[in-house]
Amino acid sequence: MSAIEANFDGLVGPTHNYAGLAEGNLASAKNAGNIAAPRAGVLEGLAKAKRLADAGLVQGFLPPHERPFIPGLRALGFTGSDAQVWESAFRRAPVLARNMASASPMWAANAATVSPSPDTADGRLHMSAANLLSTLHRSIEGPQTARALRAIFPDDSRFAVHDPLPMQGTWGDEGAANHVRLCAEHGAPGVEILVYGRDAFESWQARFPARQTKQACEAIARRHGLDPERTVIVCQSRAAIEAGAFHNDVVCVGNGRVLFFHELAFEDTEATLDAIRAAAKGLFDPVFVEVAQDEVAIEDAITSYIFNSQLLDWPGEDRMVLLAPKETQETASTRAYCERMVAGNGPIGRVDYADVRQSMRNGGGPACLRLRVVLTPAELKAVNPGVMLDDRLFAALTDWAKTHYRESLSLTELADPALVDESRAALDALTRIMGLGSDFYEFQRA
Ligand code: SUG
Repeated sequence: MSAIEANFDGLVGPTHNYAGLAEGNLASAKNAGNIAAPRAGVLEGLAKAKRLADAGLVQGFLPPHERPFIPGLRALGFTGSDAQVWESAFRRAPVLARNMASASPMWAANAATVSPSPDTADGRLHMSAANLLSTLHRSIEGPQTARALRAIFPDDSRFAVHDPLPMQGTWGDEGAANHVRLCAEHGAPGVEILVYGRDAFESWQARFPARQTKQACEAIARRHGLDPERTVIVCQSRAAIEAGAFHNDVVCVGNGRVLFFHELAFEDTEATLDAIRAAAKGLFDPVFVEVAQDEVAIEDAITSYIFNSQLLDWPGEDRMVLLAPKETQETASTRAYCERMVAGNGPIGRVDYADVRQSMRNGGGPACLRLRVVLTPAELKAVNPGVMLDDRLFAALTDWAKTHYRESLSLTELADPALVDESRAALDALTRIMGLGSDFYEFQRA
């Protein structure tokens, strides 16, 4: 057996809500104040993951984080019992409180940047937990993400889990959402493409923030021991950011030799493609599938999330499968594009659609929900088996979601002090289901 690509999906957390916290993310702004359906959200995610597992792909999960994040509020001066901290934070500083209650760790593509072992100098699989410092609600994710990755990939002789980069604007890092790896096959050395929105040493003035910096990309490539000749660090286009592509994976996805991207994804497309060709020289010939602005306007690319799809080698099929969100099927230009694409003889032979609407309304499509980890057979054996999806885990998580998750959650209901214990009971039960130990969350260690 050769190396495989596993997908680790972020489980939608019990406090999933629509607070409009993410500047530059049009879906988050548009749905601010709407009533969320946490139970439907987690079940949608489970169904998507099950589809891949049933097809024979390797699928795992990353656990949600503790939300509301009471330790964060205590550090900011709120006191009393945990329920009192939550109640008083919501009353005195409601915007701050909402920032401590987002279920944003569900977007596992932002958990970390992952470099598989064939690409690294020491032959270990390297992961850097993302600092997500450009938004308040996500800037609290990094330490718990690093803890989760260490619990899932525990063997230091095979896995190197790096802490987030320093919490200073120069190092803005949003993880694998701005990283693409191309290769001849998963286990062979690949080309790692890191995409930044801005150079932190230059000023940035635009409609929306650019979250990933060039300096963060360079630091990650150094930490992971990537070969500079096989590493491409390129600039995302300002036009894409200003149209609402807050991460590169909203306008670009890759798998194997194939890069599927929008004409406006990169600041300098020609230079980007030349750099990829040069880095791949001697390894493989990259295949570029570029979608022109006059076929799919960037605005449609963003509302449909066509590029925020999982591009997969599907067992039993010759050509790749694009697992796109339902919204891609419901947007005329992207549906027509997909029909033309699969009718042609390009590398993508089928488009399938997943319903992840609860996540989509916060700007997270199928690709946002997963972290890809290429694993050799020996590495796969070293992964904590409790988080890997099989029929037992699927049944247990479905029951768990039905027991612990609310059917609906409005922003007013988010203030409910009972939510603190409710959400902790869910997470505590989850650590038992997934074998994560009884000291995984801060509330368990207190
Ligand atoms: O960081 N949304 C997330 C969506 C992340 C999508 N991930 C990728 N593209 N890989 C974000 O903008 C919205 C939360 C809120 O508004 O409550 C949010 O954080």
